[in-house]
Amino acid sequence: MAAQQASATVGLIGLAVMGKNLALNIADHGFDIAVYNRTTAVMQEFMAENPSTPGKLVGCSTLEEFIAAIKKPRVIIILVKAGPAIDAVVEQLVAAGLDKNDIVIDAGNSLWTDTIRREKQYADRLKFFGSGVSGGELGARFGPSLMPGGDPASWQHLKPIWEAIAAKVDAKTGKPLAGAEPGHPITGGVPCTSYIGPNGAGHYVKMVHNGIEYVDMQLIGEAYDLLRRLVGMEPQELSDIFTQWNAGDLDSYLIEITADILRQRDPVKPRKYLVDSILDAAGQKGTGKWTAANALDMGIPANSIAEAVFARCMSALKDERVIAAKKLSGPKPPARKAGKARKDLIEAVRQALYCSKICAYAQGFELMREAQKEYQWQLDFGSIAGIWRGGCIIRARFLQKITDAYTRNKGLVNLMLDPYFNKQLRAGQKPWRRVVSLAAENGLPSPAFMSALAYYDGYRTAVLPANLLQAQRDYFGAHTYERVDQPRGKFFHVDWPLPNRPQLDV
Ligand code: 2AM
Repeated sequence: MAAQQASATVGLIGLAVMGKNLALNIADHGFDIAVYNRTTAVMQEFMAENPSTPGKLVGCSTLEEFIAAIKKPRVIIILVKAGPAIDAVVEQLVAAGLDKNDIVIDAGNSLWTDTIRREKQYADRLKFFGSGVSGGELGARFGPSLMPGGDPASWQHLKPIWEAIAAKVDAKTGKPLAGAEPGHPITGGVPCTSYIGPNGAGHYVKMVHNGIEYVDMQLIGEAYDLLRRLVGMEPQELSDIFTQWNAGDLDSYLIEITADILRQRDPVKPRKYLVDSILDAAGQKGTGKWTAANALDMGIPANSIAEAVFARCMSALKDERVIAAKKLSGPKPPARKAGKARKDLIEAVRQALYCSKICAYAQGFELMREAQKEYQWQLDFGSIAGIWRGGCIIRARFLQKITDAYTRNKGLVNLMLDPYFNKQLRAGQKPWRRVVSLAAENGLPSPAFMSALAYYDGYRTAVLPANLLQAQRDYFGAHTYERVDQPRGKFFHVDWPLPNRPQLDV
């Protein structure tokens, strides 16, 4: 259908999977939406596949037609590949006649610093806005978690659409509301979106979400590996265990899909489980790396996030690992466990997983706390956890506990210090330590469990050996040190004794 007049409430550019699904979600909520794709055939196919939607789809072959089809001020969502394609599309939109008051929303996985740069760069031509979108294809179609960041006035124009299409959770329990179908979206419930902050705040929070997601996935992988190799469990039994865990504190999307994955048979070799036919080399698109790199830049210890990224890098060294497995020695494979020992170990792994998960989120929220200082944002951490309760990949019962923690104390310094999480860590640390010890004794790699425990122990240690380290720095480089009995910020240096230094003239 060619656009005749400005009738659409919103426009969307980029009809790859996410774009198509988001457009259909928007139309399902009764908004008329203009759609455009660089390759026109993709748009035509999309229009042909969706002849009747509650809100009208207006297919446009040119950007001029697209712009003419949308009511002013135009709200235009771009869902094209992150990077230079965003700038290319924005420039094309400007050339096609976009207005200064029009709002362009980058809903892709853009680097937050690019969003900050773009808002400034295009300020005299349009209002550039960024929004994190999480939930994959299904989330986009039936309710994603949306993390909008930019000018608050622009948000007012986007808000009705974003609140309508976002995932919904129950107002009392915080549990995701399910059951949306094409043409029949969920009505009611609390939307998983709210204004995050200016310029790049939305994309930043989305990035941290992904960093946490990396750890969540790695922890589940390690739990699976330990149960398999330490306890001696098979995929079907493991699937049952994850199903049980999903009924308790660990209730989450990732645990739920893990239970499904572990019972899946290999379609090529039906006597095998599919998990055993999948090569152990993980890919990554870069958002975990961005989070870890940002933690290094800001000097915030997010070691589990970094370990989760490195664990994927280690997995990718498949060929090297296969050779090294024959050359580097380690302990003998542990014996299968039975009876009470088996039951206890399974429960210990569950506790280790829960405690490590608390640490991963504590790291993510520390990152956001530091970033808000750096960029002068005022993030509402309770609300951010609230947005993640539904729609996104890390959605979990656990997120309600984080919202509760920040509701109790808006200025909470570290999640681990909240009374609820503090209690969980106290209760779970013995089995957690046991699991980490057993992993080390038996030579089973558990970088996420181990780094989370190192984070916990580091954070609760009042005196770290950094005194010795600082002395070393002063010894070889006169880098100075502060004293325990003097105010912070006062620096001292000692002329270290010479006898241990090389006597060059002897
Ligand atoms: P295409 O179908 O014409 O390739 C994901 O790649 C989406 O981003 C697709 O809809 C793709 O359009 C679009 N895309 C990628 N690079 C683009 C660019 N430079 N300009 C416009 N659209 C682009």
